[in-house]
Amino acid sequence: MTTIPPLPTALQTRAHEIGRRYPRDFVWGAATAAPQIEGSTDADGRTPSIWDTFARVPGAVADGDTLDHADEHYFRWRDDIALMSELGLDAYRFSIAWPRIVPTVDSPANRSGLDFYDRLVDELLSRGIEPFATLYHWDLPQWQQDRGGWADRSVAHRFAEYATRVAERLGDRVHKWMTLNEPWVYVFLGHLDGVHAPGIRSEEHAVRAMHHSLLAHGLGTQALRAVLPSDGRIGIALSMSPAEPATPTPHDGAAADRFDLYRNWLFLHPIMRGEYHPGTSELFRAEIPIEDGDLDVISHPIDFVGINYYSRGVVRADDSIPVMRARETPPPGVVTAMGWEVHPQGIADIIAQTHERYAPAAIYVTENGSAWDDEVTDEGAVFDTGRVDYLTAHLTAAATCLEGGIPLRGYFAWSLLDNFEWAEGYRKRFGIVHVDYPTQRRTVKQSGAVYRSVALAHETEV
Ligand code: IFM
Repeated sequence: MTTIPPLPTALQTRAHEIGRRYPRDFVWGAATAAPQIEGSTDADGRTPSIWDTFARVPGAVADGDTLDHADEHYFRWRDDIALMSELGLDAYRFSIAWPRIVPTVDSPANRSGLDFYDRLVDELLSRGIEPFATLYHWDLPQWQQDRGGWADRSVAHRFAEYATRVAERLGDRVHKWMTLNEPWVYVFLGHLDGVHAPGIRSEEHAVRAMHHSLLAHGLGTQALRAVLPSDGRIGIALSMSPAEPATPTPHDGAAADRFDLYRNWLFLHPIMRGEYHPGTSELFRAEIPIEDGDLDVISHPIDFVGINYYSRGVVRADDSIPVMRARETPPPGVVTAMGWEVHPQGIADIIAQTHERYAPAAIYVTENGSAWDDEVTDEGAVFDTGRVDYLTAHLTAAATCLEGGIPLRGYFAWSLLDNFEWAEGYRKRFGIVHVDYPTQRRTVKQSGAVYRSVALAHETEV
């Protein structure tokens, strides 16, 4: 019996029309991250990550939620992959939990941790779903935090060693790799604003964490390249948000330029060009701890850029805000449960800007999605109209990039499942599949059915 809810004809037709605007070999996927779904935080030798620690700080996470159970994916993974198959997915983007693979600073690779991902990859492949692996999605081992975390240069070398261990085990079957997920978010929300793990508020720490993340990316890329077969493809997933000034004044125009550099190009520019963006020195008072040769490592060639897009920023100048000296204004129009504006044109704009500036060989949308206050009806259905509208509008907008000849190769919906939304805990639901946390029951939402129809559009008769 299928778990996919039936769609009204008009919605199905719309989904097919959207799907047919994309080429047959376009990759349709969904994304998750280990700390947000796995649970089993002390199983098989895993040790705490900085998010396990942070979630226990009173007031750090809404409702005092922790990562302990999450979606119980660590032992429900086989059923979750069956669900991906029903959803017609070509690919699954997941992350590997560093503290499962390297539980202590000097431990050898933890075989049980690697075994989990080994089985996951084999099951995906047996269902014809391509694995896209992210090495770091914010779960820094606590043992590294105890040695200075991202602010200490040792982290970059330890990341490369971890990358080698994982690639040696999975590289024969996983061909698409991402080093880091959204370094801007964990660096600045975690080390400047203090609202994410490890909860530090220091510009100096943030600048050090930024540089060491770039170095980790470069050393990690080199480590992967040394192990992967020639068809291995390496990239990075970056959070991106096109900028617009709130008013046409020069002040707000300059604020939008700072936001644009800070949020979009701070990491990508050195990776693609081998130098920090010239505007970087105007953002920070703290010194960037660059050593000889770092920028050559950081700009080791990559094969694709992953864009995580959710919304744009409409900004005005505000000198009281550290670093950016700009503030986002309350968005006009419809906002999601996160308070983020629904702005579909932004996905096309940021893909086009990335292509124009750096022309990477391939671009993937590695995350795009929206949170809404979903409810399951008595009949067991989830009519998530807000998410359906968001999804179809963003896919319609992104399709225009293909017409412009941009090498957009795939799209990953965030997220496959409702999950642990960091400081928001389990309150905010991004899944195309609903999770009832007490029972762990999965229910495909209407958006999941729409996404399936988009993904299978070329295989469907009209
Ligand atoms: O849940 C996060 C994800 O971990 C990283 N990108 C943004 C998502 C929604 O906030």
